[in-house]
Amino acid sequence: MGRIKGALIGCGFFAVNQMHGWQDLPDVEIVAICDRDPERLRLVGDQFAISRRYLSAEAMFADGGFDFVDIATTVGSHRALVELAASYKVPAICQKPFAPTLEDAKAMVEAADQAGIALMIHENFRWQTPILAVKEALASGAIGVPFWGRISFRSGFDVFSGQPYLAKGKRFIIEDLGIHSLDIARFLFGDASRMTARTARINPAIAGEDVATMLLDHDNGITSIVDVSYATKLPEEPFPETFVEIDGSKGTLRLGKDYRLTVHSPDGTKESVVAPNLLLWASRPWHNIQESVALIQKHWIERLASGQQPDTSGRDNLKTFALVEAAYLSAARGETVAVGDLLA
Ligand code: NAD
Ligand code: 89V
Repeated sequence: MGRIKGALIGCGFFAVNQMHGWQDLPDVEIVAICDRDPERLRLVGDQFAISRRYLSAEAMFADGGFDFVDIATTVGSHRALVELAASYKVPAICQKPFAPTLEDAKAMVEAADQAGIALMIHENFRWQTPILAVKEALASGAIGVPFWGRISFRSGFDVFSGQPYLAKGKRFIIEDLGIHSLDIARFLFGDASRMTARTARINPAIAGEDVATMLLDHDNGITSIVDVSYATKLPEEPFPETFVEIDGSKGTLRLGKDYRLTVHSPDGTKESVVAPNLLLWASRPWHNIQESVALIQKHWIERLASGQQPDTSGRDNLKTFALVEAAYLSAARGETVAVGDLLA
């Protein structure tokens, strides 16, 4: 079998990481790129030596010649582009957040199913090396049966300089960053049926919330807290590290600053550093996220070859996206929200 050919739509801030990731996979070749902004198209096309360049996704699909499409645009265009891919029966990866609304996301899953194509949401945080290490430690049974957890991301990092649109949306931290943390909570503790959330906006220069505290009731009885903040000024800036705390029937697990993992069990206390690899094209402090891009892309190619849906398929990610919707609803109403009602 020859190389798998891909196309990429959206040549912005984050897509450069995706292009590097694809370049590292020997069996993959990005043969076409698209951006409605000619300058971005030129920059990324020149950097990665891609000759087929399009200002319109419709024109790129009409010309064809690729086995999958990687959609790296911002959320407003996701539904139209996934539906376009489905109309051409081209398997698609779509960046998070899945869609502007849960209704759009459900329609996108339906379109992919109808077309018989794979759809993966690029939900990469569960592919971070430290998060995979937590999952493995949990699966080893060392701390027994987990009954409580916390997924925490608290930072004062200026995300707005690289991604100015984040300052403008009515929704900010839950939709952009909390979505990753909620997915990690699902990955580690299973699906959740009830959500209670509180939000705040501390930075007066932005439109959306920059602090959120969420309480989740998981189906298996675990209670978790997912807390995210971009208004937290710490002595040492931890961006973009996610901290994890898990209490189990036999012990505890803690993932803390500088990727230090402590697993305390009846066998003793084991400490290790579960730091991400610094890929050749990566740069600190983003290397943790950048490595997870490469790992989720490898997973996509493996699943494409085997004909199975990826772990973060559109259908799977509906459950993460429902938690986002539930959090906004809960914060607005000041009450607990049943997540299943949103998915029905
Ligand atoms: P960006 O604004 O820098 O880039 C988006 C690009 O898409 C722009 O160049 C724009 O011209 C182009 N575009 C938009 N609609 C288009 C369309 N219909 N056709 C062709 N081109 C179009 O945004 P970004 O910061 O790169 O974010 C892109 C997406 O990646 C967002 O959904 C964001 O949430 C996500 N993101 C994910 C991670 C992660 O770790 N998974 C990190 C950062 C951003
Ligand atoms: O991962 C993301 O979606 C990014 C950031 C880590 C900056 O929130 O937008």
